[in-house]
Parts: sequence; structure tokens; C-alpha cells
Amino acid sequence: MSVVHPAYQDEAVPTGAVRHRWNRSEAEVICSLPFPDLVFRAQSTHRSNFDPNTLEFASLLSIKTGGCPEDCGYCSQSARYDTGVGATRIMDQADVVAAAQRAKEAGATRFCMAAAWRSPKDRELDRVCHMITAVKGLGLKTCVTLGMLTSEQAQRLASTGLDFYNHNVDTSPEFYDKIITTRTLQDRIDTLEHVRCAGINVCSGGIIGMGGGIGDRLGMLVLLANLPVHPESVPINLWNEVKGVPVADTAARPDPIEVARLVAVARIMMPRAIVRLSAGRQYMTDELQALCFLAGANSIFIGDVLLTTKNPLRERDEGLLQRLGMSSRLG
Ligand code: SAM
Ligand code: DTB
Ligand code: SF4
Repeated sequence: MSVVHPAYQDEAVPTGAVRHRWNRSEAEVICSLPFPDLVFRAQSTHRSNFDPNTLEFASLLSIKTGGCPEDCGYCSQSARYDTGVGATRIMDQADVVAAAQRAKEAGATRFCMAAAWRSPKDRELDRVCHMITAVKGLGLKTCVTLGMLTSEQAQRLASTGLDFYNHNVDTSPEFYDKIITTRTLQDRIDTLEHVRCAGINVCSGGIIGMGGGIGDRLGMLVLLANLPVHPESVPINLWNEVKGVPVADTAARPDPIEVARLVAVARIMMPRAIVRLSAGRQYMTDELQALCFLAGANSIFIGDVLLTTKNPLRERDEGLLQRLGMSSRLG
């Protein structure tokens, strides 16, 4: 006789429902469902909220690289570590717009501009606001990630019509202090609240593979799913290796099935969020990516580089979508 797992029967977590009071043990129960049950449930949730055959293609540009004062232990751009990544000035707007145009021609519908800042100065923010206006003018959805924001800065960004602000919680509350000491998790949550209150869509996720356990991965999802409003966009980054940073000494790449399980849990806990397989796709087989799309991931970054690290080549992504019969016009 087959035994139906209790979490699978649990009417408190019906398929597609939007809940904001998750606890770690509920997440653990869901994550440890038999894999077919877990993927079925995630896929059912996915189908009731999205076209399951369509991905979002996003494109990423580093508009200001390196020299960052923060100590994020995973990052090539921190000035505190010898990673070989030098500091640049902020890019000229014309170059940013040209990159956005190329991204559009390559099929991207969202363009994300990232800066290696702890937080933007107001004159830097003015320059980014002009970039946002210009990129929106190309018909692309816009996202920026500039570090911590005051509520006034979030409102200034909102006035440009910015679609998303990316600011990651990065990991679980328990593991956080082992990775970053120069800003607290509460600082990040405050920025997310300023972004939310300004009416900008929230993009927030984190990184796995830095050495934390499954509990930390689930703790990160519980943190995100318990925000007053779920992020509209949840990037799940597999740590992209960087030499010379503290995380290089603790990192351990998760078992691929555990990656797919995590994506499924994200989909079930945050049914309406766009879940992006973000950094780290370079280490994933096509089969793992296909499993993750089945489990509810529906966005990827296209382009050969992310900010300072590699991403799969365009031909590989095109081949994958073709083999899966999927298209790329979500959003
Ligand atoms: N400086 C801003 C900040 O940190 O708020 C914005 C840019 S920062 C590079 C954006 C995010 O990229 C980080 O929060 C982190 O989650 C992710 N990230 C950075 N380095 C990474 C790496 N090597 N692998 C995977 N994700 C990474
Ligand atoms: C996010 O969660 N991942 C992107 C985006 N937000 C800005 C950044 C990935 C960076 C990977 C490391 C690098 O290329 O330097
Ligand atoms: Fe700076 Fe952002 Fe890198 Fe942290 S993640 S060191 S804040 S660029």
C-alpha cells in the first residue's frame, strides 16, 4: 500500500496558495517529499500561475565594477580580497544603452544593471536614473542593484518607472554573519522595505553552495517567503567560484538533486514569484536545468558573462531551449 506523505496532504498549504507564515520545519517536510511528489506539486503550482513552457531571459551588466568597501565573503568585487578584479568608474550612459540594445536583440526582456557599491551616493543615483529612463525607452523591463537604499532614494528610483530592484538576503539568518559583517541582515530587510513602499517590484534571493547546509538554504527561502509581500522575483545563485575570497575555503557544491528540490520548495512557498536560476548555471548540466524548469524555475540570465564570472554560452542556451521545446518571452 502506498503511503501519502503528510505534507502532501496538508490542506494548510494548498497548491498555488500564497502564504506568509512559513516555518523551517514545514519547509523541511516539503523539501524531503519523495522527489516525484515534490516536483508534481511544484509543477502544479507553477502551472496555475505561469505558462510552464516559457522562460524569462534577463541580461546583466556591471555598470560599476570592483573596489567595493563591503566584505561579502563570496564576492570578487570586494576591495578587501585579492581576486584580480580591478575597480572601474561608472560606465557612460551611451555604452549602457548600447549593451541594453544588444541584450534586446539577443532576446532579453529584462535588463539588470549592477554596481559594486555599499550604497549609491545621490549624484551616482542621478546617473543611474538617467540610464533607467534610456533603457526603458528601448522597451526593456529594468532592474538595478546598487546596494542599500534610503526610502528617499527608493522613491527617486520609482519615479523613473524602474520595474525591479535586486537586493538579496543572500543566506539564512544563522549563516549570514559568517559571510558578511559590514552590513546586517536587518539593513538588507530595511532596504527591501523601502523598495516595496516605493512601489518597485522586489527581486530578492541568495546564494547556495557557500558551505552552509540544507537548513541554511531553506532558512533563506523561509525568510523570503515570510516577508510581508513575497518578492516578485527570486534569484537562486549557485556560488560562482572566485579565487581569493573567504568562501573559496568553505564552498561545497550541492548535490544536483538538492538544487532541484530547493527550486521546487521556492516555487511552492512563493507561487507567483519569477524564480531565476541565476549564477552558477555554468556548472549545471542541461538535464539539471531541465529538472529545475520542471520544478518551477522560469528565468535565466543570458550572455557569456554575469558581472565578473562566466555564464553558459548563447549557443548552449539556445540548444537547451530548443531541445526542451521551450520559449523565452515571459514578461
Ligand atoms: N553591490 C550590490 C549589493 O551587493 O547589494 C549589488 C551587486 S551584488 C554583486 C548582487 C548579488 O550578486 C549579491 O547580493 C550576491 O547575492 C550575488 N553574487 C555576488 N557574487 C556572487 C558569486 N560569486 N556567485 C553567486 N552570486 C554572487
Ligand atoms: C543576483 O542575484 N545574481 C546576479 C544579480 N543578482 C546581480 C549577480 C550574479 C553575480 C555572479 C558573480 C559575478 O559574476 O561576479
Ligand atoms: Fe560589494 Fe555587492 Fe560584492 Fe558585497 S556583493 S562586495 S556589496 S559588490
